[in-house]
Amino acid sequence: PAPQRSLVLVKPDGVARGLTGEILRRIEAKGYRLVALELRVATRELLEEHYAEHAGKPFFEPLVEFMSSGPVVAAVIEGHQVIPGFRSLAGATDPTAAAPGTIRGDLGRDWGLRVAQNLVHGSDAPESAAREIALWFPGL
Ligand code: DAT
Ligand code: MG
Repeated sequence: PAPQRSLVLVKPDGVARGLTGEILRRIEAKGYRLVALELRVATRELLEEHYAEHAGKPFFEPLVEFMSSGPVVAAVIEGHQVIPGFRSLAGATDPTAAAPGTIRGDLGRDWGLRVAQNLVHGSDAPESAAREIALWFPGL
């Protein structure tokens, strides 16, 4: 069977803090393969679609604002069980709760301000991965 694919974003905090290389290093060190990679500033429209499941929640607006505040690095990564595997590398959503050894646990900042600066996004299921990959990389 074809290996799984996941959409990963290095969020604006990660790009601004110069952590893109460290995050990609962890992904590659784990053995996942980069299939697509692009630096870009996401539009509100793309982000509202990307985070549609969270529409209406109190953190939705600040999240979209934060995610459009600067460039992100969007990637498609591939490997055996990469969807849960990358979620495990990333750690818990709230960096305060994320375990040491994870990207968010080692490097992220919690949502004390308005929204988590938790460095990365990773698809959470095969259906969302397919939807998100089509959204960010329509040609793929
Ligand atoms: P994840 O990014 O771990 O999949 P999610 O999909 O539940 O988490 O939420 C999307 C993003 O929204 C998350 O990375 C950070 C932000 N967020 C989620 N819950 C939040 C909350 N209670 N307060 C502030 N920001 C939150
Ligand atoms: Mg999510």
